[in-house]
This record gives sequence, structure tokens and C-alpha cells, in this order.
Amino acid sequence: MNMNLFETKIGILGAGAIGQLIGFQLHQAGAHLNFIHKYDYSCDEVVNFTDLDRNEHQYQIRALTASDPLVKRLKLIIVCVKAYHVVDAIKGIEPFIAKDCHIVLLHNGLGPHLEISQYLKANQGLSLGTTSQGATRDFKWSVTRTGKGLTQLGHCIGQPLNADLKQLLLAAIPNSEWTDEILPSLWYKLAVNSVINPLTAINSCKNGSLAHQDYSNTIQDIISELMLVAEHEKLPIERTLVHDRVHEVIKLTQNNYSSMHQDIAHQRQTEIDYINGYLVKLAHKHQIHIPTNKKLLDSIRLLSQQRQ
Ligand code: KPL
Repeated sequence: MNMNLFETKIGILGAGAIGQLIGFQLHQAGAHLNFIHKYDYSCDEVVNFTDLDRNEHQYQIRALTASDPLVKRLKLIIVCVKAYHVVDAIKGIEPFIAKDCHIVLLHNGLGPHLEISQYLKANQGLSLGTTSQGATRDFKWSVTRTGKGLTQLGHCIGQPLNADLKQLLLAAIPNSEWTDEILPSLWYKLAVNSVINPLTAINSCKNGSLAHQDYSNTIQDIISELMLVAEHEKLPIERTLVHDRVHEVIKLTQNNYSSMHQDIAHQRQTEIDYINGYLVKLAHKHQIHIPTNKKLLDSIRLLSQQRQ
């Protein structure tokens, strides 16, 4: 690797479970890591991390305010905030980042990447990713890794990610791969979230309950509508693979409560507008009807209102 790892400054925006998980993995790989936070001061923080074998680790990071001069030195910023915060988060750091800084978005759902291009300068670039690694945040700077899973990353727009940084990311994140076609990979994950997240939130159940026969028609309808939208978007995804992926994740995560179930239970904003809502928006653009996804979108919006 040509680049000195300790000069390779990487920033993580969003210190939730996934942000801290990727942060720990990069720290272990020797990257010089900073978090960027929303506060107007920079400070040192001690981060706790529990791995899959229940070993506890502690390390120190610097949490930077966006205007800290160190932010200008970051070569790569991985954005791990919820989908509905991505655009504002990028707008907030955009005046302070280097002219050649690369950005990676890692969130559930799709949509924000379409808005980000207007904020990128000529030498900046955007990659997208999806991860099925599991982690839970125990308290502010403490995360436990709860599951292994594939992480896929790939180029979206602008300048491609520097080869050394790409190699560092792939070496740091276990079971990760770079794919030349990231959008189809993100659509497979979109399918998983379009089925599991709203159905578990509406029926107040664990992911595994969706394996019951009662849900099979609705799941088929959600997938058929997603395939219709994908066809209009000219996305090369295969129905049998979508179906198999959805059922595989239902099984693998059978004891989990989905993020949307948890968001509704804790009266937090959900990512529905970037999951089924994203499909409904595209369907509207193509003037096609996707009533099952529309109904799920409306039900989650109603549930959110009722819980406020
Ligand atoms: O991504 C998830 C989520 O809950 O948001 C799945 C894969 C459905 C796991 O719960």
C-alpha cells in the first residue's frame, strides 16, 4: 500500500451503531480515524467496543466539530447517519471538507444520493454502500457487534475512490467487497427492507414471524411491485434472487426486531420515505401503480403520527 496508513485520515459522520462498528474496524486496521459530530466544539472521547466473542476493547478518538481545521485533512468521510439526515449532514460539512475528499454513504433505503451530486466539487466523488453487519449501541460511545454479514461498496458519481483507501476499507471491514454495479446490490437490500421493516412495525413482531404463511401473499405483492419499478428504472435485478434474499434475511435475523419496529416503538422518525416511499416516488414518476407499497407507506406514516 503506497499511502502511509497513519496519514490516511478518515472521518465518520454519525456515531450510531454502524458508525461506531465501522470506526472500530478501521481503527483496528490502523487508520487514523476521527468522528465528526454536530456540536460546535471538538473533544476527545473514549470508545467502548464489544466484539462477537464478548471481548471488550477501548480506544480513543477525536470528535470534531465541522469547522475544525482537521476536517479539511480528511481524505474520506463515511456517512452513517439515518437516510433522512444525509442531505442536511452533507450540507453541514460541505464548506469545510477538502476539495478532493471522497464521501461514502452507508444507510438503509435509497434516495439521498440523487440530491448529493449538487454539493460535490469537481475532484470529489461519491460511493455508496450497504452492510448487513449487526451492531447495537449500548450507550453513547459504546457498541456491541451482534452479527456478521456482507458489506458491499461501489462507485456512484464523481471521482472514484483512491485505490489505497479502497484497499484499506476492504481490509478493515470483514466480509466486504467492492462491486462495479452498486445500485443493483442496494436494490436487493431495498427489497429486504421494503418487506421486513414495515410489516414488522405494523404487526409488532420479530423478523422471524414473517416466515408464517399468513404473510406470503403480501410479501409476494411487495416484491412484484418492486420488480415492476426496477424494470422501469432499467435495473438488472432478478426476481428469484430478490425472493431468496428476503427469505434468507427473515431466517438469519429471526430473533431481531427490525430498525423500523424499534423506531415506531421508541417514537422515533422512521426511514419509510427512503424505503417503500422511495418505490412509491419512482412509481409516480413512471405513472405505475404499486398499491401494496403505498398502503404500507400510509400505514407507517399514520402509526408515526399516532405515536407522537
Ligand atoms: O436492515 C434491517 C433493519 O432492521 O433495518 C434488517 C435487515 C431488516 C434487519 O432487521
